[in-house]
Amino acid sequence: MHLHKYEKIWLIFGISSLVLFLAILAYGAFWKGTHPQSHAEVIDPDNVEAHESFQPEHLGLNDMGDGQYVVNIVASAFNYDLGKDDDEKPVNTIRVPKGSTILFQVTSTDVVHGFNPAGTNVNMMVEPGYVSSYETVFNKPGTYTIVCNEYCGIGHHMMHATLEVYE
Ligand SMILES: [Cu+2]
Repeated sequence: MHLHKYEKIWLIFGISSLVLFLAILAYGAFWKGTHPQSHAEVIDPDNVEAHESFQPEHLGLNDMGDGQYVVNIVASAFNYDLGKDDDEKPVNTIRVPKGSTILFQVTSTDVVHGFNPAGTNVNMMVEPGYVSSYETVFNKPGTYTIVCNEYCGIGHHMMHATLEVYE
């Protein structure tokens, strides 16, 4: 079979690109540990309190000691439930010292919400029926606004909370 010179070049280019991209994918997967979320935790969206983390007394900031924190949040239109303070007022701001490790655990009771402390590498979809979790270290002091970045309805723009990282 005769192949035109340009066709050969094009085939070589195509096949090499394929091999290159597969190699990059393999490098990411086997050496860099990039992988799809595989530890999905399910939850009954109509009864999130059946899950220990989402019982009212465990909502919001939980200090586990040694600079480790767990933040449990129930998202619903159009609010992040971070529990209540000593005066029974809803908490909207959480404060942690610089260098803290925070494990966020978020679930939804109604529709899909987003969870993104703006300016950080935390950006999760929060789906009813699942627990979205992500652990990260906050080394940069500042005030981070946690925003819902999945349109969830008429009050979507009002859905926010605040994370303060202090020195
Ligand atoms: Cu929203």
